[in-house]
Amino acid sequence: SKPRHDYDLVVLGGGSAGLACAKEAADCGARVLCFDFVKPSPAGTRWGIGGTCVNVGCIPKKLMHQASLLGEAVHEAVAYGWNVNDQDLRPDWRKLVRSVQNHIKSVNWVTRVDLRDKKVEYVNSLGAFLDPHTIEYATRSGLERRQVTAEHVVVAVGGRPRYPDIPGAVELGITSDDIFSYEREPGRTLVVGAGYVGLECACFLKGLGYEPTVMVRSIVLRGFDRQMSELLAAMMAERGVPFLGTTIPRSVERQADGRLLVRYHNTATGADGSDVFDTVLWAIGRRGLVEDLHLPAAGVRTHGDKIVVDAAEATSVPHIFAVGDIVYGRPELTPVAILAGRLLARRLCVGMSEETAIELRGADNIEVLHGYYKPTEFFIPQKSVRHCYLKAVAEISGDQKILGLHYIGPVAGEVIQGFAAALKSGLTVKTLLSTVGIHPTTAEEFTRLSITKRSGRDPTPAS
Ligand code: NA7
Repeated sequence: SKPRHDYDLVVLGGGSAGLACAKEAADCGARVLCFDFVKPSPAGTRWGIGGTCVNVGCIPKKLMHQASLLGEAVHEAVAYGWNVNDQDLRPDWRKLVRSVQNHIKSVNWVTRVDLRDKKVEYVNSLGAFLDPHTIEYATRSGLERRQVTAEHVVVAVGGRPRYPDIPGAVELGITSDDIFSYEREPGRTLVVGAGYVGLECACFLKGLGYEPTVMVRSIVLRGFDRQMSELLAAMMAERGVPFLGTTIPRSVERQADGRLLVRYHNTATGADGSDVFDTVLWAIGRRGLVEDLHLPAAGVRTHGDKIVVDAAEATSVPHIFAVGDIVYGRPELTPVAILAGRLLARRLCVGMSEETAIELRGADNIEVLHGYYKPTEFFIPQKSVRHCYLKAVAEISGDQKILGLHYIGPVAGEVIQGFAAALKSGLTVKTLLSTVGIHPTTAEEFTRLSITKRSGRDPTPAS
């Protein structure tokens, strides 16, 4: 018999969540159509299929992070005996951007081939609901509107950066949507927002030799372990990233010389101030892209800019589902694919923060083991022991089940990913301390943690 609908499944959004869903459904034999469309950012940036992670998130961020680490390594190489003649090392920003963009283009290409192989149809257009089973979209030329019907719909349109509601913000500022393909060298950059996106951008800009300043409205890295967050901010400040604390931006104006004058206000002191930057980067959070979907036509319930779903990802309309960043109330632990977006979170911590553990279990019931550590590779370039810190938050009784592990130090993502599996398997302090360390790594220091916070002993090593 003829199917009632054109497709078994229409997926709106070709990012990590949408693509995973579309491909899986096609593997199961469903007839699948996936819409993916990127509205240009206010600065005019556009990109291809793959969503935030591939195009303007995790992937380019990791590449720029690597570029900045390499710059740091060249400086350290001198201490290790390399003759690096040009002491005034500067990156070729345009070449870096080109390399990063070429990689992204290749991923876009592979994604399209993969969809074709898996028989997922792909339409590069913005799909919107006409009714609960009908999606309407404009053809490539934009001249014609077409409709398709679907048995099931999955909404996976993700989000885009927010802009503050102040003069000049949209016209003169950029966001993480733009920085990875930015034509011009960023130069002196004001990063507004101290979430992980802001801090990551500030870190790689600093490593590449630009001068970022971070504007913090309240605290850095809200929601993360406080001690780790403050330590990270102190480390960044020590490495030359200034923080403008308890400050909000008021306006951005272009000066006659082309640079940007930013006026701001310190909410604690009441003082007004201003400074001049080459680039202003907003990293003040992200919003869900519900507005173009015509959700009321389908009857899908929303909460602000996000979609409300039940435990099975179903929206208020049973045959319409939502996954990824567009889902309300589950920012951190939506599908596994989205976890990739939390690189910094994973670089720093797995499990509970010390605050959460105290709140849930009571201060008397938890033990915190911690220590600074000087990895072997820190000695020759004389890097500070302050740049490597480990902390385990555990139950105080029995074998001391570990509730959270926190780490700041080299290759933190790799270290913490390994321990994440151990934590999921019910790691205890007893097991951790009886684990043989792989020498000489920094991760092995977790097997040697011996100082409790409760003891008040200095966690700094003697040498
Ligand atoms: P976050 O983690 O939401 O952080 C936003 C930061 O920007 C945070 O430090 C905020 O300070 C600050 N903020 C928010 N609004 C303003 C305004 N209007 N002015 C100045 N500063 C502001 O967002 P990210 O951009 O890091 O992106 C992470 C998201 O990506 C995450 O939510 C996931 O959904 C995916 P606050 O602490 O609120 O005072």
